[in-house]
Amino acid sequence: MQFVDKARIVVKAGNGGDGHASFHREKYVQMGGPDGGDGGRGGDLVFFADPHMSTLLDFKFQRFYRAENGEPGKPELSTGKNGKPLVIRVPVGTIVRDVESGAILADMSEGNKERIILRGGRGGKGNAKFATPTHQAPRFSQPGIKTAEYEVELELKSIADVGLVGLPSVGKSTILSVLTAAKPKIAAYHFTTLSPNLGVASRHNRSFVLADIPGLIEGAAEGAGLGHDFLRHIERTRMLVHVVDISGSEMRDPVEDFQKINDELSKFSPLLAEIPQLVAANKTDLPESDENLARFKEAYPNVEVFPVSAATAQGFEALLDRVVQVLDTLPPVLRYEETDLAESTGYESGFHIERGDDGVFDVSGGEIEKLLDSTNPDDELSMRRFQQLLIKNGIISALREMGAKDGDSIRLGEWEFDFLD
Ligand SMILES: Nc1nc2c(ncn2[C@@H]2O[C@H](COP(=O)(O)OP(=O)(O)OP(=O)(O)O)[C@@H](O)[C@H]2O)c(=O)[nH]1
Ligand SMILES: [Mg+2]
Repeated sequence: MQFVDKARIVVKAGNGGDGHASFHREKYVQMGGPDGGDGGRGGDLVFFADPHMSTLLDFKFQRFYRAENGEPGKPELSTGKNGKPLVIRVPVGTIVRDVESGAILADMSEGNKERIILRGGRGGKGNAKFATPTHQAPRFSQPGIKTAEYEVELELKSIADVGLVGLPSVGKSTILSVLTAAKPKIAAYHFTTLSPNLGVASRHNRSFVLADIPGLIEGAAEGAGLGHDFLRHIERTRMLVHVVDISGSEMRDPVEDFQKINDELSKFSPLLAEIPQLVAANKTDLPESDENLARFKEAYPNVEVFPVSAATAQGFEALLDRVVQVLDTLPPVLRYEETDLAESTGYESGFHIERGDDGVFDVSGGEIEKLLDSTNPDDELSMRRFQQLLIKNGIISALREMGAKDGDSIRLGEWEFDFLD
């Protein structure tokens, strides 16, 4: 199976349904009262952290995700049905980012948790709601709020307490299989592991999540081997167990390799270099381990080294005891702060006035769009509200300041009218 840990999709909450305009009809009753129902609310756009998913592969095949629109209102005061929410399932550890602003909208790092990213648009009011003692038969109903589309980037960053790092074939996956119930692929060739594997390890009733990631080689930062993209999966580990093949079984020098891997980590991100490390000196069942171990300790006197053998499952008690001890001193896994999208109705705030060469004042911006969308030009009452809002929102006074005089043309979207001070 292909492992995908980044994807871009387009998401949208449902539009609010339009309010309805109608009048009560009954035999022998000449003119009934207004009975247009409200439009239904649009469906929310929701993300769900699914513990059974492990890749973002699905998102390579579908790009658009839109929640259902609210239904329009109907006669007889019947409210339109609300749109169904759209629940998008993502693997635990997925981060949802708004492409345009770069803001993190959701950090789905807790399994089985939901987060509403975009709220559905409000339904418009039916004409029944606009009846007042002085306007008993309003023909106006309000359109529903239209929601905007957002392009979001999904990025999977596994969540683990401890990450296993090291060169290919040093035994990272074998260690994961010894310490947890996970069954990663293990083989004598390099780059056996192509995507991170997680498992739960425990020691004396304490448990923690262990992540095994693909092997890293010198030059990974420049794309050698599998590159280093997968390193983002250990950015959110609390500590690292750096595995070295202390037997030097592949004619390599564990003393040199340790430094090379650390250089790659800091090249990827200074954050990684800061993560506390313990060293698991693996393959001590093979000859030459003792000699290399002595050299290693001499070269790195300040590094904590634990001789182990994944093949014979030896030496792990001491390593695990220390891991649990160190974890106790560390802060919890990094969670990102989530930003709410402004109302998510698609309307930005504010407006902007420009005077064109033809002398027409062009008024644009989110404030105007919202106003136009909720006004019915065929209805007198609706138009009066519209004029009141132009004054209340400061648009009229801004026009005046720009030099607009009686009779000047004003353009709002597709509408054009004369300025009357
Ligand atoms: N003798 C000996 N062999 C080991 C030990 N641990 C792992 N091996 C062998 O080393 C080879 C590589 O082991 P893996 O666990 O696949 O190594 P890895 O670090 O996960 O490798 P990549 O996924 O390719 O990065 C396999 O043939 C294992 O059987 C050990 O303690 N002693
Ligand atoms: Mg492996």
